[in-house]
Amino acid sequence: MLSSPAQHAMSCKNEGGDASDSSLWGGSSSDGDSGSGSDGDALQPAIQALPFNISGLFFFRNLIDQPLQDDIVAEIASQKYFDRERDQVMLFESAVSDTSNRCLPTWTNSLISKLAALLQDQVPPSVHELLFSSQARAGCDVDRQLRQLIVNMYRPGQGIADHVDLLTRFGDGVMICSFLSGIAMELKQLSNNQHVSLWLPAGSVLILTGDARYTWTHGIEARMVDHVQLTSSRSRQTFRIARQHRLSVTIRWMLKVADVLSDTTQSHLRA
Ligand SMILES: O=C(O)CCC(=O)C(=O)O
Repeated sequence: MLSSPAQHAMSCKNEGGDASDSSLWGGSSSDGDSGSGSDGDALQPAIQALPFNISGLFFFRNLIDQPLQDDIVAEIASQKYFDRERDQVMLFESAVSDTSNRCLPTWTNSLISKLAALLQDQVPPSVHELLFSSQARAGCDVDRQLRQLIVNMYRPGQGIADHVDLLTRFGDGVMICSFLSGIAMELKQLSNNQHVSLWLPAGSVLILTGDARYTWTHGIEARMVDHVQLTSSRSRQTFRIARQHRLSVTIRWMLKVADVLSDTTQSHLRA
């Protein structure tokens, strides 16, 4: 049984190059960091849809509508998670029976239940069950799985190293929700070097289960610009899109054996 608090904040290295003001991160306009990323000129453009099936991967480009995105961003801003030094927060659901300690912040539960409704007819029932069934038993089943969420705020120029979510800490079924702006995520197969650069716009949700969760890495290059191939029914064009601040919420299950509070590995991934 975990005796952790429901909320636990961790900071990580800042390498962003943007100095904008925002109620989200409480930084002043004299932030002053210089960008560490290249502008990605030599790169393959990111694409809007997968060119081939990746088993266990589900991608929804426009799942979270603008009002819900705005609500979630406002809720995150009101929590004041971020400042000049902190751009990542980890939220843990706790198994301790003291209810004041058990709960995740309300906004996370509201996001998760909205995702459950939005994905109801969009993913196979077995995947929906993997992502949400334990949640439905919240409060009445001591053996249910517990959630862990990471809220990442990326300044332009920041990224996260390619990784597979820790096998010893997190279960199957990971949801990555994007807010504020898009970013190119690199998906790389461990066994044979297949590589896809996928454009994750604000409002998108990427779901990693099975092979996609265990045999592919995901990561974000630290750079200032993404090249993105946008396709319509009539044309396909590549655009150079300057990175802006991006928020992501990653929702996972903790493994029962995981001592996640002593783990800082994930925060080391940010660059
Ligand atoms: O921010 C993202 O889009 C991905 C975050 C992630 O993979 C992680 O925190 O482990």
